[in-house]
Amino acid sequence: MSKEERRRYISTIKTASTDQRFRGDYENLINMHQRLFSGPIHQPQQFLPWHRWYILQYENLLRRVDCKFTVAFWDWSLDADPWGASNELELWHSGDSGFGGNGAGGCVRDGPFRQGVWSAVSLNGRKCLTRQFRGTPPDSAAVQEVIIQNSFETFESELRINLHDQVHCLIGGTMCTTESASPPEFFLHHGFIDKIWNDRQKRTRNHAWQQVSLMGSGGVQATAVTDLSQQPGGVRVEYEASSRETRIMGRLQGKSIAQLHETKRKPFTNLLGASLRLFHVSTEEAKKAKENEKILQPVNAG
Ligand SMILES: [Cu+2]
Repeated sequence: MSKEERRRYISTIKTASTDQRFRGDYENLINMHQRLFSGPIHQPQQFLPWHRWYILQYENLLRRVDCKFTVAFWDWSLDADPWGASNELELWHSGDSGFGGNGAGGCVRDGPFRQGVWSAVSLNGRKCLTRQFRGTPPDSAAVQEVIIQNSFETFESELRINLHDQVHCLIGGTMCTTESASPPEFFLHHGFIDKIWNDRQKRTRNHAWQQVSLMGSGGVQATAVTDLSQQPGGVRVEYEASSRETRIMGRLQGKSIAQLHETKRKPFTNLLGASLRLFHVSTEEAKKAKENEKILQPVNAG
């Protein structure tokens, strides 16, 4: 996104979250995630369809402020310096086109969402947004390995636990609590998680509808959101990769999991206990996720 597009994106969020015409609906939507947090929405049956549906509700709400609004995604696997904030086109820049930086465990003190000018929604009232950046997110080769997994169960589990749960707690602060839908970066992160599901869906028609019959019980019906070109309300969604992302993913496509595993790459941060605890990952699932992580990590640290 250009600097101007970023500015507009941020100002739309600020209007929706503060203007009394939208604020009530905005708070209800954000609080819904906190209320449902420990239930099926973070388990295999609902995780992918529920969050796809949720992103759309958020987008629909923000469209009432700006009819051209579209949820963006942050591909954290591509950033050599994921927490960088020096350049105006880096996510965490403190200018009006950035999300502001690290709170180092405390309140965020710069950027458009800083303490004093913006506060995070929670069921217990509004409070300052916190962040505590740490470690390195999984890299693009690991993401590609997840996409090409043969088994849908393994794909879903790696996407949910090794990528999604983990990055929530690498950003840290409010993102690593049950109030995680409140930081605006929640939707950038979930946009990318949803794009990864879509990248798998795009492989074949079989991939597109894999396991849908098993998903969506007791909540959002997966069949209603599976086809990105036909979302509820006649919305068509397309994830547009940047030219850099297209170039890097192009180089990885066609490689097998074994080849990706052997590629010289930098290792990423191992699953944090905090990520597993926050999302109530069972002991058995955590054991499996740690085994999967060994395959996602490079053998040749470069
Ligand atoms: Cu969630």
